[in-house]
Amino acid sequence: RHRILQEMEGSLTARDRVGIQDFVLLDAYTSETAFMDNLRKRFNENLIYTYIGTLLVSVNPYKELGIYTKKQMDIYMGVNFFELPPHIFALADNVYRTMISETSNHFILISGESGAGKTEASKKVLQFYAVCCPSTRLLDNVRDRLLLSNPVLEAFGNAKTLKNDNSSRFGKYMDIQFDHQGAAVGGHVLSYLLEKSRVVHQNHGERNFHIFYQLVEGGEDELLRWLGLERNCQNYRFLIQGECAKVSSINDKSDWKTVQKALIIIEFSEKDIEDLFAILASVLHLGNVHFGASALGYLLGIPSNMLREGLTHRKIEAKAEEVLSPFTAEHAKYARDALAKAIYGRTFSWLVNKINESLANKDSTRKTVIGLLDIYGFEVFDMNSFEQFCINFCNEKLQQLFIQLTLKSEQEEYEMEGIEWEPVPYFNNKIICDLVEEKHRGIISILDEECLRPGEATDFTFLEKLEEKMCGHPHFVTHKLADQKTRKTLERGEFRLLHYAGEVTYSVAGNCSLLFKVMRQSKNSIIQHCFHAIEPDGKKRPETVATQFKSSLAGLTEILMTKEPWYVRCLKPNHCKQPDRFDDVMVRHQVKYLGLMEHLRVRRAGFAYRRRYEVFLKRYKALCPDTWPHWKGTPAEGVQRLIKHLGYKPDEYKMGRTKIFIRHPRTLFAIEDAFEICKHELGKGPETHTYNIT
Ligand code: AOV
Ligand code: MG
Repeated sequence: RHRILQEMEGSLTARDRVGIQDFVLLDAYTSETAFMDNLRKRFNENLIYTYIGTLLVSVNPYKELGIYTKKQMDIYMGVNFFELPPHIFALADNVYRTMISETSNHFILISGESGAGKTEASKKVLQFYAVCCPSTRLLDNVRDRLLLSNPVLEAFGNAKTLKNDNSSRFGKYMDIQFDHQGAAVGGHVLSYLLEKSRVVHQNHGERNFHIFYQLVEGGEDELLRWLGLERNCQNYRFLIQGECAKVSSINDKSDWKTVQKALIIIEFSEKDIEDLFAILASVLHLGNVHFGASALGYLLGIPSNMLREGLTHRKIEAKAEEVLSPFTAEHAKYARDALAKAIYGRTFSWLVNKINESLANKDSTRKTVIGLLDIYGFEVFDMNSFEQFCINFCNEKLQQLFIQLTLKSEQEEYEMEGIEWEPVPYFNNKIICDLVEEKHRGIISILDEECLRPGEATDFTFLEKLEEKMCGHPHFVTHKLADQKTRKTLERGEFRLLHYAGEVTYSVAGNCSLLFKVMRQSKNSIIQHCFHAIEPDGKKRPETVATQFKSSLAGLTEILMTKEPWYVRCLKPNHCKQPDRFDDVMVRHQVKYLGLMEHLRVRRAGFAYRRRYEVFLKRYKALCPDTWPHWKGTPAEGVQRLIKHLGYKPDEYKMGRTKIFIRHPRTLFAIEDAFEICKHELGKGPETHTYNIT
């Protein structure tokens, strides 16, 4: 290992060329220009990773770098974090070892805008654990399922967008569970709001979810025959609205094979798989319905006359009689699309449940977990609708969590502990989160009111309400005020939010929540089933999609808050998905809005490591004869005695009210190494040894 390290350092001697691997060590650490220079230098040398302390910054290289091999994994396994060049494996390893040594739960928050490399990063972390954790034949099974859940979820939940050929269209949080020996023994996936509208509509240059193309391109002849499908994407309306069914970077045929294998390993039964593809095919057929199809009813297991009636008529109850009244063509189209989306959405949830059943760990002993959060990144298109609103709100919330956990709590902790400290100012995006989600006053509340208000609520009454209530908010712009706050003018029917990551103009036309209102009024039983929020007591006010999403994000925040955070901040180097192009303006913008400079300032001025006195003393007391084996005084005094014995210099640490703060990781590594030696020799009695670690 030492030799490898030397080799690596040998190739990294020219600092000028490759920059510095931890921004904390940058001389001009407050200068954004120096930050950018360092990032660019490294990117040009294919060094895509750089640390800010324990936070990992990653720039998407858009090319294979050969840095994720088994050999690389071996190099990073079990090595102290700062000893080797920055890498996603180093972070994964550090999280893992902290989890084991402290028996604690952790999560890795991977963030960055669409196409920045979040999903790739999360896959690398999972692969690292799959390869590097101890395993038995029995557990190989779990490991394979954990790994293979990815291609399945990606096939059904990812799609080509203008920003990314493999864009996640759902949010994903995955817990990996470990037993006390550190073996991966199970997992659990939570999914967040799938962008269902994609099933029926794709913008120019975008595709439907991958799985549809995989089925049509890769499905066996016999299967296609049974499903009544032809091997030609051009024949299906739902597949060709973006006019790009074929994408050079995607091989649908081989992906189909991968998904097939994965489904079997995850233990989907033959019947499950059959049903699943019948549903996919039925969605494709639905897209081609011109209100007279029979294959569809067959596939869905519904008499076709009933389905036809359902899609084209609504029931009107007049006194004692039920009268069928025909939909307008427009209504029928709505009903068809809504049905297709609902079918797909429910199927996706079913799929996630099945995967969870397969990943579930049946053994009830206590486990620790590492959570991986990979959501859809912030995105701005020419035309942004309800989906983008939800996606960007989700990013806003995660930025808020990051701020709370790093910038805010870090500084508050110094204050609480009585550590001298020069405050670092930062932009707190809470104001934008509130604008969207505040009770009774936020945009989602207003949307709810409009959706649930009896009578004629429309897209435009919603916008009017918004304008009335949000007028004057510094992050909200309507067409009346557009010129004062931002340069671009707004059309009628649009509003603009000034997000932490940039401004986005949202169109309220065809807002899917309002569409829901139309659907909910339907007397059609299928549609009713699909569109009524579950109301077990029959009284509960149905929830709108936006409100459900808001509460699921609140739930996610709660899950995360009980765990120790780690961060990967992904940056996108250019808009054209191309290697070796580093667009300065674009990267600088991301560095700014992600708050990386502020994070660096806090880190640089701060302390890399802190532990409560009790915990610190308990772990290291064997290193000092005064504190071993029993210390009778207060933990703080014990720690004082311990570090005096170890010979810490005054600028290396600070004593807070309840915790010790250690400035540099190297100090900690030294004490950890001493501890390891001591553990070996404990049999001989630690009193006889003196360990001076400095
Ligand atoms: P995202 O997850 O952040 O976007 P991805 O992880 O899907 O972005 O990355 C987009 C594409 O960039 C991938 O398909 C790869 O081609 C390339 N890429 C990313 N990271 C690497 C890497 N480390 N090495 C090589 N290529 C990489 V989105 O899901 O759209 O928010 O919603
Ligand atoms: Mg992604």
